Amino acid sequence: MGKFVTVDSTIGEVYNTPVGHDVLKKLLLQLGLPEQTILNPVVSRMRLNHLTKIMGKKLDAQMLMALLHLVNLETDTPAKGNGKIKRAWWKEAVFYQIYPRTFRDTNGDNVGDLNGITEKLDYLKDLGVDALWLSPVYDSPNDDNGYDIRDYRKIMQEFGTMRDFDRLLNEAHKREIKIIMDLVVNHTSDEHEWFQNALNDANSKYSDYYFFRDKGASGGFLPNNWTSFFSGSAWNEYDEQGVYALHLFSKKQMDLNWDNPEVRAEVVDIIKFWLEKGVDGFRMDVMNYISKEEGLPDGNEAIGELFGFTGIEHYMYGPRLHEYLHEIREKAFAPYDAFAVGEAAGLGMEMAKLVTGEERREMDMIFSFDGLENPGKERFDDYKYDLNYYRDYISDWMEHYGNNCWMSLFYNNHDNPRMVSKVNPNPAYRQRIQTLLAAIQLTLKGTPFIYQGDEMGLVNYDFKSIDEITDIESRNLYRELVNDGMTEEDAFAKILAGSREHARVLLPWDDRTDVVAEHLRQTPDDAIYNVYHDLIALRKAHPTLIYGKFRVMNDDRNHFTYARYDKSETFVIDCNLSAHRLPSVFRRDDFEPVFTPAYLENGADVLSPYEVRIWKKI
Ligand code: TEU
Ligand code: CA
Repeated sequence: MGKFVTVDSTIGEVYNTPVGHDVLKKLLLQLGLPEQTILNPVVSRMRLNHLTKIMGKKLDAQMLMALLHLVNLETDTPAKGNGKIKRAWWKEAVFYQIYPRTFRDTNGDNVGDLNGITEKLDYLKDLGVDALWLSPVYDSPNDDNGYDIRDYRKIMQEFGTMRDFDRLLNEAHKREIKIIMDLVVNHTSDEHEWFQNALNDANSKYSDYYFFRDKGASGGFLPNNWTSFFSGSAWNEYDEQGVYALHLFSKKQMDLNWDNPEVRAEVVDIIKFWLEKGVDGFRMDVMNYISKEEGLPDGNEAIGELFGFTGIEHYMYGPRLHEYLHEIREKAFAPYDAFAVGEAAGLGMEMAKLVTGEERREMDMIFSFDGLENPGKERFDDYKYDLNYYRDYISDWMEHYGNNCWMSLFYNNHDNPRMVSKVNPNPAYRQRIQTLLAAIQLTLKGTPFIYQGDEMGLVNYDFKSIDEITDIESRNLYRELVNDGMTEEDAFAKILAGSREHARVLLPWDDRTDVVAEHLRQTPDDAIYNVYHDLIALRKAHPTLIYGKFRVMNDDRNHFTYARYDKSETFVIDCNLSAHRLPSVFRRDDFEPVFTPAYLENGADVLSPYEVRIWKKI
C-alpha cells in the first residue's frame, strides 16, 4: 500500500510515492530544473509547501492540492521487478510503424493504401522487420486522419476494402510479419452512429456512451474549463439539442464514457472482431486518458498553463484507469494471447510500472514520451535537441524500469517532427545522426519501433506556407496564435518547429510518379537503409542485445558509452552525441568492431561528429 500524503508531508515522502515521483519529476522537466533540485537531502526533508519557493510562482497552493489528490488516488506500489526477464515475441520483434495515408500509393490518387503496404511487404521483410503497427485504417471522415473513427468494422474507402485488408494480413503472416492495429477508443467520430443516435434522441441508451451536459443545467456556461489538445474549449455546443458534449481532441472526436459498462463491452467486441480476423495485437491510442474523474471537475489553471492543457490532471491517470485496462486485457486480449502497447503521454516511469508490470495484467508496454523533448522545451519550440538528455533519460529507464516491465524504443512517430532535424538540421550530419540514433535504438533493452522513412533518412519537410499543412492540430494552433496577436510569420515558424505534418509526407519511393514528385525534395538513402538492415541483423543474431544487462561506462558530456552483456557475450556501444570530435575512444585489445559506419575517419582515437561504433568482446 502506498502512503497517504498531505501538505504536511515532506518533499521526500511525496517523491517516494509512485505518482508523486512522476509528477514532481514532470514538473521539474517542464520547468527545466534538474532532478537534483529535490533529491538534495536538505530539500527532500522540507515540507511540501516549500516547493512553491523552489518552483516559483508557477506552483500555487491549489496546484499542490491537485497534486496530492492524484498521489493519493494511487494506492498500489510497483513490484521490485528483480526476477528474471520472461521471453516474449514482442520483446524480440523489431516493429515498424506505418502511417497508411503516406506510406505507399498504388492507384495514383496520391493517398497511400492497403495494397501499397502489401506491395512493400518484401521490402519490409528484407529490412528485417517482424511486426507492423498500422495507424488507423478504419472508416473515418478524416478530421484527424483516421483517429476519428466512424465505423470500427469497416475499412476507409480511400485505403481499399476489407478484402484488401484480409489479403494484407494474410501476405504479412506468410512472411512471418505480424500486424497490430490502432485501437482508438478514447473517442469516436461525431459521425459514428452511436454519437448520432445519442445526439438525436436524448432517451437513447447511447446518450450515456458520451459525456453530454445539459446547457440549462449549467446556466449556459461551459460545463468546465477543460481545453482541447487541438485548441479551444473541450466542449462542443449543440444549440438545437441544448447540450454540450466533451471532446479532448478535435470537435469531431467525441470522448467515450468508459464508466458505462456497455461502452467497455463494445470495446471488447471491437477488439475481438479484429482478433478473430487474426491480427496480432493493438496499439491503444491515448490509453491513459480513458478514465475521467467523476463529475468532470474544473482543472487547475496553473497546471493548465504549465502543461498547455487545462483539466489534464483529471484524466491523464484517471481513478479507474487500471481497472479498465485490466478488464479489457482479461476479456479481450488474453483469450487471444494478443499483444497491447498503450500510448501514454504524460506517464512517468513509476506510473508506467503500474500499467505494464507483467503481474498486473494491464498493458504489455507503453510509449513514454518524456525522451522526445529536452527539459523545459515543448514540441513547438524551435531548439536543438541535446542528445545528452536522451542519454540520461534512457539510462534511467534501462536501470530502473525493472525486469517485469519492458519498454518501447522510438524517436519518431506520426505525431512528431523528425528527430534527426531536431538534433541538428545541418544536412551534412543527417546520415551520421540517423545512424547514431539507429545504433542506439537497436542495441538497447526494449522493443524498437522504427517509423516509416527512418530507414530512408527522412528529415523535416521544407514547407513553404501554412497552406501546405493539412494537420488539424497545426492548423488550429496556427489560427489560435494569430488570433492571439502573433504575426503570421512567427506563427508559421512555430508550426514548422513542431508540426506533425513533417512525419506525414508521402514516402519518396524510387519509382515515384509525376504526381508524387512534387512532394519529394528528399531522396531516399540507401546507405541509411543498409545501416538499419545491418543493425537489425546484428540484434537478431545476438539475444544479448535484446535481453542482456545494461551498464553506462562513461559519464563525460557528449560521450555515451554503454555495455550490453550477459554470461556469454559483451558488447560496447561507443557514441559521440555531438557535432564535435571527441578525443578519447573506447578501444581494447580483447574487443573487435562489429559495426563501424563507412565514414569512420581513420580508425584512430577520435570519434568524429555523431559517430557510433559497436564493439564485441572476442
Ligand atoms: O495522440 C495523442 C497525444 O497524446 C498527442 O499526440 C497529443 O496530441 C499531444 O501529446 C499533445 O501535446 C494520439 C494520436 O497518436 C494522434 O495522432 C491523434 O491525433 C490523437 O491521439 C487523437 O486520437
Ligand atoms: Ca491510393
